[in-house]
Amino acid sequence: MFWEPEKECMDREELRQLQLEQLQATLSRVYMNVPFYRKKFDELNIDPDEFRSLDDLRKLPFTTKNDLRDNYPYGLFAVPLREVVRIHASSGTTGMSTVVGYTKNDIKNWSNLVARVLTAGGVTKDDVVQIAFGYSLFTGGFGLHYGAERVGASVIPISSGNTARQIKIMQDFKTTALVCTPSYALLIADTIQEMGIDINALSLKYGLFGAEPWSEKMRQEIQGKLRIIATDNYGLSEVMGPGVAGECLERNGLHINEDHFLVEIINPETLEPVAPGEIGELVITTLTKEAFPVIRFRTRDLTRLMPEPCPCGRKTVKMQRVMGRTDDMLIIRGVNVFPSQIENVLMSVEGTEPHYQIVVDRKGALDEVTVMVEVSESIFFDEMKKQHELIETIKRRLASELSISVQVKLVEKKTIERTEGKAKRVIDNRKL
Ligand code: DLL
Repeated sequence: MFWEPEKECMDREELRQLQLEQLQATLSRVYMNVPFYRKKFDELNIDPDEFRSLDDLRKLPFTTKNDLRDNYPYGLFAVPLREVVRIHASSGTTGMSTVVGYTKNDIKNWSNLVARVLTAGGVTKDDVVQIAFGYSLFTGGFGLHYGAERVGASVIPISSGNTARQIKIMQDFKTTALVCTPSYALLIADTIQEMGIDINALSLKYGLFGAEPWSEKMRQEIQGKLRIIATDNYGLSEVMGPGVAGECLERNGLHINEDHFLVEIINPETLEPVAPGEIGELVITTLTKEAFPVIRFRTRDLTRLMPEPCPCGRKTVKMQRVMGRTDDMLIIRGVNVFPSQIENVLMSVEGTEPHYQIVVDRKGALDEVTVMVEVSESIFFDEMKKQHELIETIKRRLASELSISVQVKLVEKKTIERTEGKAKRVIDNRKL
């Protein structure tokens, strides 16, 4: 177990004071060492030495992914490269990747924070943890690895891919905790079933999943198929990687490691804070990072804060599971649609599988959405009537959830591409 009650259960007022002091130090550091921030602060007449209250946070400039790209590769580092012991990068879907660095101390903090998340999700030193995230420039593999070692668990650094081998290792090494994306967990679960392996013969107890959005229904599905407790954990490379926030066994919101990250929720259009408890874009300021501090980083992730006390005893504020990214949001005939809404509907319909893809086309001036969804039994393909009924049910439920009508296409099992990392849910063929 890795549990830091003096931080995780800290009195709120004390925490605010700690955050303020750490923020002051971070602001001075970036002002001195990062020309990008110095220029921005000077333009806005911000003197880091005059920063007196967390309420002044709103005066600080935002940082975006584009700022990282513009300063590729090392422009935003706040220490000389000789102090950097690790470099990661995120490829992104378009353009140049963003590069982040860690000092020795950053790695120590990172390991501790991931260890907290793993502990919250049930992992102890008695566990055998199989890490099926890629070990690469992606922060998932190494991030979870160091955290699991910090907990004292026995770590299997298998990396992602080769599903049959994952399962063999799981059987032979008696894996008790699986760490990967939720979509890969589902692929592993389905493969176990297909191979005719009795799930009760495995030793799995916990699943710690993250790096992509997933729904409550998907959690139920994975928990049922793998007979585990599945928790959600969140992070992003620009801020650190995994370890920013994670669910405890209550499975009702992700505790944010607030002694290292200061969070705000803003309206992505007005850039003003939303009312407490409302959904908006998560903005994060790092409080302890040395090599790569970020000030008010706009994550593009949509969530809301849940200030209500948690029975687990942690006092850190929780965030609701990320419902999607502002840049994943589809605007279909003027209506905002998130893939997670579609996922929720599909998973509540009997006879469908949790594998789907959303295809968007533009026919003339009109957007057309086709939801491709796999069906459980190939029998359906012989029974036109049943097939038709299922399509109508899905269409009706989607229309009432999304307030727009969409096309639905049933496809046979395994038609939709499986992934070993982050799933690709949307294919947007519109040239917007
Ligand atoms: O995905 C870091 C990570 C690795 C987190 C392993 C958890 C586990 P990036 O590749 O930079 O970093 O992608 C970050 O992924 O802004 C979110 O949009 C999305 N994301 C990450 N975790 C979750 C989650 C890692 N639990 C981007 N739920 C973030 C929903 C998530 N989305």
